[in-house]
Amino acid sequence: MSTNRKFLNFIDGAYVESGSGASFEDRNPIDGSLYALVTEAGEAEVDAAVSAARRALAGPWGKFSPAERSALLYKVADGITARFDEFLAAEIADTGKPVSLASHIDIPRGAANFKIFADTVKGAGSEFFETMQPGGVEAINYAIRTPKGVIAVICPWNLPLLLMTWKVGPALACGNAVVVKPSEETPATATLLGDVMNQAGIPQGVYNVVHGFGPNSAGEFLTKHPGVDAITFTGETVTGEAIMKQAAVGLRDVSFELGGKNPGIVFADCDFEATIEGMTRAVFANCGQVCLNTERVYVERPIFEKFTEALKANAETFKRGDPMDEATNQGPLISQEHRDKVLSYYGLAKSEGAQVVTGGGVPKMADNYAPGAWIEPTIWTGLDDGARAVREEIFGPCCHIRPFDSEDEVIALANDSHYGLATSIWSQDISRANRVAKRVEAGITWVNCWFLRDLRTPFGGSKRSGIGREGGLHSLEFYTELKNICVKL
Ligand code: NAD
Ligand code: 6OD
Repeated sequence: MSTNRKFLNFIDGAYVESGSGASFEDRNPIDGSLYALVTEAGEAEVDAAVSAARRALAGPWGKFSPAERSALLYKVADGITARFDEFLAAEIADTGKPVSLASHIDIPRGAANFKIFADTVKGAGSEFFETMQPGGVEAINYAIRTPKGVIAVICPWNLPLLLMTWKVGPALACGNAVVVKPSEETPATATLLGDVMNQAGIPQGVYNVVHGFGPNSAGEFLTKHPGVDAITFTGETVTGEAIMKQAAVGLRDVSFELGGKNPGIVFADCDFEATIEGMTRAVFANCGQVCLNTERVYVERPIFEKFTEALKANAETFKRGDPMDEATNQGPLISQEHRDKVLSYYGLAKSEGAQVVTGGGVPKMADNYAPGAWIEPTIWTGLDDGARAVREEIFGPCCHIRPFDSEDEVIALANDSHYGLATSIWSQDISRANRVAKRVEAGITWVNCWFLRDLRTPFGGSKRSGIGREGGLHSLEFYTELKNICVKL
């Protein structure tokens, strides 16, 4: 199989090859076909990208007002929308996710992420104090926000455009320049965005993309680069630990959105139909490859059997196959390598004593899709609370369901994790849901819903699920330097 498609680095407003000529393959997980070759950036390209970003900060971009930047970011958003089908096709080819999902979530959010932060920055105020000291000394104190500088944006593969723009949007709105390192699995939409940036009139060097892997490749070269002022990263917790060590040199700031092992808490008084519909999404959306997905489900004992049966029934109705068919609602995993990992957890759960309610293996696919990274949605019951399948992030379409008998018990179970990203609570007793939400150790709690987003709200994880919060004004905390000016009157 061959391809003429090649994804190049985007540096200083132009698409460039790597001096070394090194490249790697980008395969479509639907059928394993070769989608594109990707130029691998070496240290020289990473250095060129960081230098271009520094020059951009010293040029006109550094002098634009928030309103001028916001106007340009609206054009970027409009540019994504104008080329919606191109972005959609690229995201689908990289990830295999169905059009029914990507056209409603990934691409629209790619555009929305620029608009929301353009608006946020335009409307943001700051602090002001009148200072009066004994003896008649008077001063005014006010705080201003200035860009932090060159931001390295290190991205995962699960929601490539959405998660990249979630960081690039606020970074640029705040006046920074960025060097993006997309996941090696999903280089397409970040590359395409370079062209949109040029057409929107974003100055050269403000948005750069370098392709490659993590250790000893573009990811590490970028995060170690002394010209990078701060690093924003979404990905696995262990990768976050490695990047934090790299960031320690030069004391660069980090913003981390990391892994999770998210609990879902279902009380017997929930609206059953709505809960099953919501929990089906919470467990299986994007083939279980959303950091917010629920892998631990706790159900109040009186409805445990009924809930398990209903979730099983839904898990068995997913339609796999052609991603462009609107009826398809389950894509493959991102790669064969990731499927091997998820399947190893399927095996582990069984060896740890799980009862397999449904799934547990690889589905039979038509011949053209057989080489793809397909996997069965899987539900287990009966595991011990200490089982690895209950404690470790799997990042696949699977969950363990366990009964509980009291509020205190379920809160203790939910909190018994190194992670603290997201939870959902399902109950018609809103007072109880609130009470439980306050005690659950999670950065984000949804009540009677899941992944319902308002982009002005704080987003991020506690414990090993992250450092910092992004979203709305909270993004300004990371992407700007807050400076106080004291004027004696
Ligand atoms: P990953 O950590 O393997 O890779 C993420 C990125 O880091 C890739 O671009 C990779 O090339 C790069 N990288 C790897 N090692 C590096 C290093 N030493 N230095 C610099 N860069 C390096 O994550 P993934 O497999 O792409 O994504 C899945 C993980 O991401 C899951 O754990 C999931 O929970 C997490 N995630 C979290 C959130 C959130 O908001 N909390 C969102 C999406 C995904
Ligand atoms: O919706 C968002 O802004 C966001 N950061 C979602 C993260 C999903 C994780 O896979």
